Amino acid sequence: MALQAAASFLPSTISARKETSFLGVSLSDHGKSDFISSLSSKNSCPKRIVSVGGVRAQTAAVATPAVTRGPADGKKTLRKGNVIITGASSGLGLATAKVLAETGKWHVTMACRDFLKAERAAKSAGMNKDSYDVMHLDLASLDSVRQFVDNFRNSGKPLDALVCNAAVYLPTAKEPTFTADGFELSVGVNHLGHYLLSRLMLEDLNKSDYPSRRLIIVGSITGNTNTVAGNVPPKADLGDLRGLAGGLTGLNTASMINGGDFDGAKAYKDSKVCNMLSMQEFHRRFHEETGITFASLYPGCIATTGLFREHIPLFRLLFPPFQKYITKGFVSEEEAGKRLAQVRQLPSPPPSSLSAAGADLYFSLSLLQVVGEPSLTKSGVYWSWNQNSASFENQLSEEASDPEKARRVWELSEKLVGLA
Ligand code: NDP
Ligand code: PMR
Repeated sequence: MALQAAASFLPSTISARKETSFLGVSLSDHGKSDFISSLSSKNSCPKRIVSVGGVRAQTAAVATPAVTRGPADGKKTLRKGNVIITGASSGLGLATAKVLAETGKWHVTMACRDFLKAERAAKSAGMNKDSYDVMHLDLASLDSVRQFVDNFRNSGKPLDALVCNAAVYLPTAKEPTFTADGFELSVGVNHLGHYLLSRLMLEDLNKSDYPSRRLIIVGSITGNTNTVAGNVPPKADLGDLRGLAGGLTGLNTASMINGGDFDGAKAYKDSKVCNMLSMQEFHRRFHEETGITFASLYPGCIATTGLFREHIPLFRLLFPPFQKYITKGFVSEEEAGKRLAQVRQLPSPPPSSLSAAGADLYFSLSLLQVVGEPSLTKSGVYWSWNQNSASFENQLSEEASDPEKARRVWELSEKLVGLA
């Protein structure tokens, strides 16, 4: 009975259809970090030593336990989860922030470069002011990323989920523009800024005692050359990474990862390949040791967002109907927000009607999901949705699932952001 009750609250709308074996995501020992996990014999409180960004930090589980037993009835309750969403001032990020905030189970930190725009966006989306805060983050500056991490830590909130969503797309730019640290802007913001943020905040995710901790990096179909969309020129191609090795400065070295001439549309697609490769490398290096779920996704073609603001007016006019009626890949911002929130949201707190035993079972089943059967809690996965909005584990292109490339992108990126 309790099992039925518990199982009925597990996700039923999510189908995890594995199309092929998931290339490039092995659970082998390759690239293991020196992460050590041990249990304190005194209080069974997980203590972890994690080496992130060259700094060894010893952490104990946070003081406020994620799951507490109520005094009167002994029922278990889960505290509100804390999620950071980058680029939550518009489009997918804002829609996801709204969906998660409205569940009442999440406090959302909107990590945005334009504080006032984010505040206004949250207000006009009708988000309750207790359900979110806005913190400044400019991914085009590594100093800003580090400052953001300090500020978040000073807020005293544990971190249970990090969603790397922000992006720029500069398809009409004739010349490259650069971040404060001199990297070509698209790869600098979309990949390198997020890479530093994720590496630093891994330590915070690792401290959290929340039942399911996640690092989600938004990918895209257009970076995957095993799709029609990914074959629209210019195609993503990281080549031998010579431009990345040179720092993408456009001075003595190229501004493009493969060392070629600048092309804004390609730079965006390359950055998405880096996002998807990073997620898999995080999974290989840290999932087994930390239990953190690392995932990426293609939310669908949200043809109406600000991402296309730099495109020519004719494109902005024709792109939504083209996606709606011809490719049928169109999704609304609201629907895309729900999809991203799905990857993040589970497990939910047990319903208050459950007995203590039912709640125990609920948590056991939820935790099982994290390590067990395919579902949105699985790590190392690139999620997509079909036209009926059913999720499935999608297959990445050969390049976007190449473990050797993932390792090299990781190592070059850590040098560029000052972690090695
Ligand atoms: P939007 O342009 O609406 O949102 C992008 C967000 O990123 C904005 O909030 C923007 O801030 C923020 N941002 C840009 N530069 C920086 C920076 N330097 N520092 C911090 N934040 C920054 O686009 P979408 O919602 O469409 O894109 C969200 C994600 O979805 C991206 O990762 C994109 O690659 C991905 N995606 C989108 C698809 C689509 O069809 N739209 C399809 C597949 C993937 P500001 O508001 O200040 O400009
Ligand atoms: Mg695409 C067949 C399906 C399909 C899908 C799902 C997309 C998604 N696109 C598809 C097909 C095509 N596109 C075809 C056949 C063409 C040639 C007419 C085409 C063109 C096109 C352009 C010019 N598409 C684009 C652009 C862009 O500038 C967008 C882009 O690449 O942004 C990086 C784009 C996109 N198409 C998509 C999606 C999801 C995008 C943009 C969003 C992204 O990847 O972040």
